[in-house]
Amino acid sequence: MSVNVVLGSQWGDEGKGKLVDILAADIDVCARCAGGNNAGHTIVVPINGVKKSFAFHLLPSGLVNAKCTGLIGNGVVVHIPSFFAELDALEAEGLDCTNRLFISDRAQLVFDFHQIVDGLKEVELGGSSIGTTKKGIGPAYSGKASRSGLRVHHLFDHETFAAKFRTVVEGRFKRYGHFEYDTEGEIKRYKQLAERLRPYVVDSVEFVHKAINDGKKVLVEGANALMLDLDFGTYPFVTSSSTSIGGVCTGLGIPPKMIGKAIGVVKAYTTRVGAGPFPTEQLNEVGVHLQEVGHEYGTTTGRRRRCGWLDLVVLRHSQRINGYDSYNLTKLDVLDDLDEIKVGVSYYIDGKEIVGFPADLELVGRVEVKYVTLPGWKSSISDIRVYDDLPENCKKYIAFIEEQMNVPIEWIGVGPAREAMVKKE
Ligand code: 2SA
Ligand code: GDP
Ligand code: MG
Repeated sequence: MSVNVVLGSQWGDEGKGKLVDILAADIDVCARCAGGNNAGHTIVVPINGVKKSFAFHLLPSGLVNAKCTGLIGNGVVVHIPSFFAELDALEAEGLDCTNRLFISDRAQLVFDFHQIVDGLKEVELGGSSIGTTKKGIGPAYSGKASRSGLRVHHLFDHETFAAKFRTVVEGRFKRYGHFEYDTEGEIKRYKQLAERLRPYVVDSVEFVHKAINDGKKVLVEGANALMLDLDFGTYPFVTSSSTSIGGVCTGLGIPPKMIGKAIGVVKAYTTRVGAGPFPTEQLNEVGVHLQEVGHEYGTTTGRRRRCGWLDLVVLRHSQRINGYDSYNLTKLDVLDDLDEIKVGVSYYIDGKEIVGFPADLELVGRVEVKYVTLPGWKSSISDIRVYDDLPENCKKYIAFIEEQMNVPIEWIGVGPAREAMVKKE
């Protein structure tokens, strides 16, 4: 029995949620292993014949499928009021999640003070700010690493929780000055939230291993993406978790040998939201075209996403670390109207080709990208459902990526809706 994984291969928003929703039709458990409600996974599905759009942040996107159970693993950081807000919104849409949503007792808690501190830290950084989602993700993970974080299980010993909470808030006041925060009010609020949360809390290590041993199909939904990974991304312009395949093991407590297939989600071009280097970014009409046709706005913050050509140096870096078995190439329809399409294939510094994706952002800022130009197909592929029906130049674009990466493209996204996917046999 093995666990399959869907991971973002670029800077996020590749369309992971849509693939997870499709795969969820045939899985029992959909698990999140990293990140928090900074993530934004949009899925567009027909409910009673009407197209509905759901934006998932903290809850696993598989939940739209009524037979799928959602698990929030120990590696996730959880803002409990947001957990309930998302759950209530889902249930208001008629998706009953009773007895099919669980959260790890080891998951770290995100509090409102983490979110305040996230904002204060960004202000402090001024011109070098990261462009975070201000959901408190960095401060919560730094609390975890410095061993002062509070976890879900702490909520159930109220006196200990209250004492630890006061100490942690005092620490933040010392560091950031006395910002407006109702510490005692929060402690009371969490006493009530704990009671509401109780039925959802499990030992997720036992839960996931039991599911695997019982022959259940488990799918892990990656959040964010490889280039936002704390170790392998464009540090410090990254998120604060392990968004790579390693985070699947540490964020759920499963050994690497239990991981089956890893599917990398690759947008047919590149986007990034927030600050940081982006070698194939197009600050011109191409970037504007991709942004507008692709509706590239943050699912969580509504921010405009920066856009550029597909970057195979990024993809090779991502491939080395995550070892994807196949790809889901998404948003290929966004390229429909372009006369020609460029793909970044290598980086040069001072006339010399460089190997790998540089760790040093000063070097990343100096790379010259070498592009290969491919012809566009100049027709709409949105209604195509069979690979052979795709235009020749579109198939050439797909074949070029497969050849360069030596990885099969298994799924091709041709529109936002669940049915707008071509399965390449
Ligand atoms: P944070 O909030 O500490 O994780 O921010 C650190 C960096 O990570 C980036 N980041 C993201 N990048 C793409 N998509 C994300 N989710 C939302 C979406 C983003 C949104 O699905 O659209 O709505 O703006 C996401 N979350 C974090 C972030 O931009 C920083 O560069
Ligand atoms: P995620 O964070 O990787 O799950 O991606 P997001 O949901 O944040 O962003 C992807 C956006 O593209 C969403 O609005 C999706 O509905 C949309 N999308 C996904 N796949 C496709 C596709 O193949 N074509 C088009 N046009 N849109 C897509
Ligand atoms: Mg997203």
